[in-house]
Amino acid sequence: MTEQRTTIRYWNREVETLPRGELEALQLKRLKEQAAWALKTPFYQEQFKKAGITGPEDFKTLGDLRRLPFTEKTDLRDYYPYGFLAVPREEVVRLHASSGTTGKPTVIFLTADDLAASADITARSIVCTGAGREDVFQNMMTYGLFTGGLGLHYGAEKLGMMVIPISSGNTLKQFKMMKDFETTVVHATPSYLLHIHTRMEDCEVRPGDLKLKKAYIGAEPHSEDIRRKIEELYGIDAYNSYGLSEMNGPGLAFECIYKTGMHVWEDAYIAEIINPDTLEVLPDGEEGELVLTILSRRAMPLFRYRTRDLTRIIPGLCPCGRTHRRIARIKGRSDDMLIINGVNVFPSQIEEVIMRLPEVGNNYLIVVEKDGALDKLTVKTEVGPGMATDDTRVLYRLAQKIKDLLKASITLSPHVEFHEPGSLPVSQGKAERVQDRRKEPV
Ligand code: DLL
Repeated sequence: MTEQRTTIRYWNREVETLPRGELEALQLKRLKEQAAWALKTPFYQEQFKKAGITGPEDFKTLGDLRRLPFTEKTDLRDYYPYGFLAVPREEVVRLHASSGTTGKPTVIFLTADDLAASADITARSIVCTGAGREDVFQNMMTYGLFTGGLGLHYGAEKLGMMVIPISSGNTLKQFKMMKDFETTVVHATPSYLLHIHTRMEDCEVRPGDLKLKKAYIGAEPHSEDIRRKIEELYGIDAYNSYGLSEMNGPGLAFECIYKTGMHVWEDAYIAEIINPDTLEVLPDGEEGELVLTILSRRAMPLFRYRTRDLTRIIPGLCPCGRTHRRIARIKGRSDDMLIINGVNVFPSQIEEVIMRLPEVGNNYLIVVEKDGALDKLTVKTEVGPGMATDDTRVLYRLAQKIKDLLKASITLSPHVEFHEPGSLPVSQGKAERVQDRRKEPV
């Protein structure tokens, strides 16, 4: 689909089109303010000390940011629950947490001002796709600790859209609402949009019944082919939206009507691309790992946070006139985190659960594949000594136990398969514990 490119809409034209020099001056000003706040947290007191930075005035140019060490997901876990909090607890009005983590989740905090700033940025993201207050916004992302639901919700309300906070699930109801209230914009994971399309006929909906114009798709990796497929199936424009809980969720980078990469809102974030092996900062155009600094959050500053997502900054200007640089579609991750139907899972979290069980043997394999438009997770394990693979009642109970335990820890309930001891493949070098067979587009 090609959007009618006659009108470019802005939410805050002045900020969105600030000349680069002014934009960078604004970033520096905000970086210093953030530094003052960060020094209230035990973690950044340490980090600043390591970098020989005594106070905000040591950030003379944006380049001085590079003196600071990186912040990692493990740091967030190590300083759980409140080690990153830079304001009195009473000022926090919202907590979010990254999905799919066991033990210590990665948690973020927001004050009322932080929420207002975030709503403003997400309103901007929505407007940059050409949507406005005349639109009906059906938010199919899960509401809760995950930032997908609430993350765009307040931006959509702020700009005056009618918001249907339906969350994910219940396909029949999704289509009923879409039809009855003439939804024009949906927000969902790409896999969910593809999945519900296969149910359209069962729900007695024909494409002509819907008034849909746009979809915002994100929270999981997807290819250009997947975008095109969604656009063709629904007859709409689909816009890529990137974000992560640690940076307030969706709205961090969004495509405009030209769909040539996602504008990172640089008055609110500083983006760097690094070589994940040498950790050197790369020039625009070169692919590497995205590292982010948030400039718009008081409750929980984060400096040089390693996202592990691989992308590049697209050199040159976008025809929309925005000066905020664009990042390319996320190519993958530099660590082994899997995203299964939008839920972040480290293979080690699955291992922790199954290898604790005495009934489970020594080897296991995690298989992720496509099942229609959705992802299917299968955990294959060898049975422990003394367990028979033909005792179906015992194995059924064990499978149920594994499913329940994994549901409780990573929120996903996998298919479980049992194998004879020693029968799962053993590789010569590094153990191959994960087979991700989703690579081919559906
Ligand atoms: O997925 C926030 C979000 C919600 C973004 C809704 C967009 C829409 P987390 O659960 O913390 O937060 O997962 C963050 O998901 O580091 C990427 O690996 C991946 N991811 C998010 N958006 C995209 C995208 C939300 N558009 C992790 N393309 C990130 C590829 C994405 N991967």
